[in-house]
Amino acid sequence: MFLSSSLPVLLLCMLTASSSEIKISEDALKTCSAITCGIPGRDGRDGPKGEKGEPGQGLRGLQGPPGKMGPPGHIGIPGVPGQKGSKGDRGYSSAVETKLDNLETEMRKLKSELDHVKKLKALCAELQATVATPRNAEENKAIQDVARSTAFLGITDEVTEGQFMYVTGGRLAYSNWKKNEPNDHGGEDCVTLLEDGFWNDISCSSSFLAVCEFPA
Ligand code: FUC
Ligand code: CA
Ligand code: CA
Repeated sequence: MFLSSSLPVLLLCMLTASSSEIKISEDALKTCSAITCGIPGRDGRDGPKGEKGEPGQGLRGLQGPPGKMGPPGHIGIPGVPGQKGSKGDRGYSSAVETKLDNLETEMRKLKSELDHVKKLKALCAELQATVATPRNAEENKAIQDVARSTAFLGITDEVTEGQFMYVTGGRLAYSNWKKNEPNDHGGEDCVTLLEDGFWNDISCSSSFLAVCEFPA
């Protein structure tokens, strides 16, 4: 029977195959006879890799383009602190606040002076009079005699600095300023008649007598 006569060959071939790790195709097996099984051997396995050869004699190729940028390096240690900078400018708001403070102070001073002049005028107005305003040397002497000490005159330059006016209105028609007066020393907008008869501009907040003048 084919099966019983072909079985040992089949087994032998399988043994050969298992020892050489070469698989035999089914077609080849079918051509095997019970007496001979002349199957040609396969190529041997690849030998070991040879040593690296000498560099070639041909021209060297052109240098290739630069490679890709490498990954970033590690973060360095912190540097030593720099020198302390110079003091900065004053801030905007602080400069504005200072200006506002100064304006407020100035306003309060002017208001207080104005109140003083108003009081003087009111004082004389109650008597249906005005603060005395000498319009010539004779009137100046008369007021000087009445006051006997420094006294306010009804004259100011509070509207326009340096431009003295009568509190009743109108520019000065006569003046008797002491030497180097008026000097607006620290801001002086009222006028006093001094004991010697000369005039000095003085702060309206100062306290002096006021001579009232009644219409004739
Ligand atoms: C003079 C005057 C001022 C003030 C001062 C003390 O400068 O002009 O008004 O009286 O002295
Ligand atoms: Ca003045
Ligand atoms: Ca003065």
